[in-house]
Order: sequence, then C-alpha cells, then structure tokens
Amino acid sequence: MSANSPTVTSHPQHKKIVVYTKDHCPYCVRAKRLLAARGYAFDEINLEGDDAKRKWLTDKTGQRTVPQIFIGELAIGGCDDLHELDRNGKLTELMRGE
Ligand SMILES: N[C@@H](CCC(=O)N[C@@H](CS)C(=O)NCC(=O)O)C(=O)O
Repeated sequence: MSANSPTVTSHPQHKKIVVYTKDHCPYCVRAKRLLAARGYAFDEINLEGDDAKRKWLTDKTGQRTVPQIFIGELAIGGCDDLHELDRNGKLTELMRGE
C-alpha cells in the first residue's frame, strides 16, 4: 500500500469497523471523517432505500438514526458516541479489543 493511498490505515491490527449510513447525512460525514483522521479503515454500508436492512439495524441497535457504528460485534452508537469515545480515550482500547 503506498503512503499516498487514502485507504491506508495507521492501525493494521485494529478491529473491523462498519459504519451504516444513508445519503445526505452530516452526522455520517462527521463520523467517517473522525475515523479517517485517526487512521482507522472502515467499511461503509449505505442503507438508502433498503428498508429491510434499516429495520434490521433498528432492531439490533435500538436506534433509529444513522450513522450506527460497529467495532467488531459491538454497536457503539452514532457520531456523538464515537466522538465521546475518542475524547475519553476509550476508542483506542475498543479498537484493540481491550
Ligand atoms: N446524535 C446522533 C444524531 C444522528 C442523526 O440525527 N442522524 C440523522 C441523519 S444525519 C438521522 O438519522 N435522522 C433520522 C432519519 O433520517 O431517519 C449521532 O450523533 O449520530
């Protein structure tokens, strides 16, 4: 992977991150921006127009908003939750599986 690649991750061993999003979602943009700024690679699943998947996500997380972010199997919540974890230092621990 070249140093110029936008997909480069600073944490090759970190847990898999999945961000569920939809179109026109400023909170999704903010969440993805923070992950990228911290060097964490993530998969994005856009739920636009996929009502069945959206219902699955609501049932699984109990949350009706996007983004919803998973670190491994753990649903950590949305954009504000991600920023809070980053602020209090817990994000790094979760990414390492601690
Ligand atoms: N506090 C939430 C706010 C997320 C939020 O309000 N997301 C909007 C889209 S940007 C949303 O899902 N609205 C309900 C909807 O579109 O059905 C977070 O930090 O993730």
